[in-house]
Amino acid sequence: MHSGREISISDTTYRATWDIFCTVVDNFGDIGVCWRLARQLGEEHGLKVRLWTDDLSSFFRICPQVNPLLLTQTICGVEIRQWIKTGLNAVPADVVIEAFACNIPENYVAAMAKNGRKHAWVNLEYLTAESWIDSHHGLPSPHPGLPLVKHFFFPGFSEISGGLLAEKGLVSRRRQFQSEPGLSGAFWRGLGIPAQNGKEIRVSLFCYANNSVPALLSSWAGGSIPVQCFVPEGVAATQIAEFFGQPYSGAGNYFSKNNLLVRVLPFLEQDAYDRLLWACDFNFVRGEDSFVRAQWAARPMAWQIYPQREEAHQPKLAAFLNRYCADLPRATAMALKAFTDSWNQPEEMGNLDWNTLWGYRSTLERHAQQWANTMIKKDDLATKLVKFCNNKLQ
Ligand code: TRH
Repeated sequence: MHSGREISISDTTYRATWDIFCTVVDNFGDIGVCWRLARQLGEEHGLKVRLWTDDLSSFFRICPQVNPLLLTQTICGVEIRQWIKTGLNAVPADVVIEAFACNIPENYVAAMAKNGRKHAWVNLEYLTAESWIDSHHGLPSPHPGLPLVKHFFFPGFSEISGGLLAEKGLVSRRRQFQSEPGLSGAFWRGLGIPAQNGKEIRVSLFCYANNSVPALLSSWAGGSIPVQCFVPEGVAATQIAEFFGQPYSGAGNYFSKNNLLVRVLPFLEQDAYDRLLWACDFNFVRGEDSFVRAQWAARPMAWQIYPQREEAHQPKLAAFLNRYCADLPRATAMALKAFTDSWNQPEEMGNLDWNTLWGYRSTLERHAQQWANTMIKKDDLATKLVKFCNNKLQ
């Protein structure tokens, strides 16, 4: 069923059009979130979506169907437009999403004001678990000189906030994958990796430059349980090479020491990365999008938050840990908080305690499932955004 806004113009039924603008600041999270949202709006809400981005090369890394040389292309029903900052000449859509305050071109804004149609104009903010967003979600920001109002939309974990991105059927697909060994076996085979044996732990490691990586690798190498660690190409490369004292040349490399085997994977397409998260026993994730996907994977995880100047990220990290740990037994909560805090220290303090954390494995596993089950019951971000924008178009 389509929930896009329908407007009757004479005899024809007109469905609202959407433009999503995305500047890639760095890394993959900006385009990762926008691509997920654009697909979902088209596939589940039947909306006509254009996704404008200034970095098709980053987009190509998470979606190999993208041709970075094309100005316009359509993938999964989404029209993808290369956003060349000098002079964007397009008829504005009914709904305009400015992702992460990326500032849409002035002539586009002027065209919105001039064309006499109603527009819903939204700044889609970064996700945070902080409670102040509840009172800021949906607030208007009138344009200083034009008859236009932009609104703030805050993704979040509370009912009042803008919610989390989660496409329909995600949890059932994940459950099926995790309950049928044939599916994970086929996934690993596709990567050229044997299926998991009962004794080992499999861990994915997606992080920023992190001085605690050697301490983590040391714990695994010296531990009593065999660990296979999967690292995307380019991530923690220096620390891995230094730890093993071997040159690092990218995907396909593997390194071993005692009970540890580290494999460097090619950067996977977004849906395949989901399956990696589903298939691993523990996931290290970062930023915004992998962080959310690890929660939907319903496996224990550690988050490295995107570091900001003057430690501005610390309250965001604490807010999430407080929410996530609220229903955990005290000792497990303390272990997870201590581990995550160490993992997010800019300097290696020597106190990253994997063994203590993993001692709570079964509690963490149960909790990860309960958390995903609770979160998925809330309305998802795309559904909330469609309702919000349809309201503004009335
Ligand atoms: O790449 P990131 O560090 O992106 C960050 C954050 O979004 C941060 O908040 C933002 O300010 C900054 O970018 C500019 O981490 P994130 O958010 O997890 O995004 C990674 C994306 O890459 C996500 O969509 C998953 C995808 N991905 C793949 O598709 N394949 C892979 O192999 C891996 C490792 C990731």
